[in-house]
Formats: sequence, C-alpha cells, structure tokens
Amino acid sequence: MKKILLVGRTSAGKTTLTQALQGREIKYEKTQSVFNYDGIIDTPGEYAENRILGRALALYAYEADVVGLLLASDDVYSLYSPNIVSMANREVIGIITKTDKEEANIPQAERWLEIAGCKKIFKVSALTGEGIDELLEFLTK
Ligand SMILES: Nc1nc2c(ncn2[C@@H]2O[C@H](COP(=O)(O)OP(=O)(O)O)[C@@H](O)[C@H]2O)c(=O)[nH]1
Ligand SMILES: [Mg+2]
Repeated sequence: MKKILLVGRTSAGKTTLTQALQGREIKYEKTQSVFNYDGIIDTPGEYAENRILGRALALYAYEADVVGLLLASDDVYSLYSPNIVSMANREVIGIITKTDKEEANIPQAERWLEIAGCKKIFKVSALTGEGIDELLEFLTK
C-alpha cells in the first residue's frame, strides 16, 4: 500500500478519513502531532494553516509516496494557493471530504483543488463510506 500524507485545515476530516480507510471505529480525536498509522500519516490542521509549520509538510512528504490535500465539500474558502502541488516532490491528489453534507458544494471544492494543481481528485464521505473504496484501490495499486 502507498504511504499517504494527509494535509488540510483543522476539521477538514483528516483523522476521520484515517479511521474510515482503516475500517476503525469513527470517533473524534484531536490531532496534536504528526502521527503515522501504518502508512497513513495524519497531521494537525495547524500545519496547513501556519506558514512556518507548513514547511514541515514539505519534509514529511519525503516519508510518503503520495500527498493528499483535503478540502471539505462545505468549506467556504480554500487555503491552497495556485499550483501548491509543486511544493512536494511526490504525487499530490485532491480529496474532497464530507460529500454527504447538505451544504456541500462539490464543484467548487473540485475547482479549488484543480487550481492547487491536483490532477486526480477523490470524493469521499467517512460517514456514509462513499468513495472510500476508490481511494483504497488507488492506494493499493
Ligand atoms: N458529515 C460528515 N462529517 C464528517 C466527515 N468526516 C469528518 N466529519 C466531522 O468533521 C469534524 C472534524 O473531523 P476530523 O477528522 O477531526 O478533522 P481533522 O481536524 O482534519 O482531523 C468531526 O466532527 C467529524 O465528525 C464526513 O465524511 N461527513
Ligand atoms: Mg485531526
């Protein structure tokens, strides 16, 4: 299985997605540090929100085979600057989370991730399980 580094702002759904990918019980856990769960590297949102911590992500990318940029389907802004994927020398995929949300605006999230430079974009809900198998298939290929 490819090792994936999950990046995204606080509440993007990184920890819940980690639990869903591993078939673990879904429960809220505040992420205090970078944590490697058997090849899924979960990070605190502060790493994406803070410029100085952000540099650490470029370094953690070396430990991964692929970087996943998460954006919640109901987010009203994106933290990712145009072509930010060039910061990592790994393949960067986009992951739209919480696709089950009523307020979801998936086309908007998709545009933001395209602007960031993601070529492949997955749409997932950790709550309903939608899209989890497709993401797992990509990671196991
Ligand atoms: N509706 C819905 N809520 C989700 C989903 N994934 C995460 N959440 C909720 O969003 C909040 C933040 O999730 P969390 O995984 O802790 O985000 P993180 O800060 O990126 O690790 C929690 O209250 C989760 O229950 C999802 O797929 N659907
Ligand atoms: Mg977390």
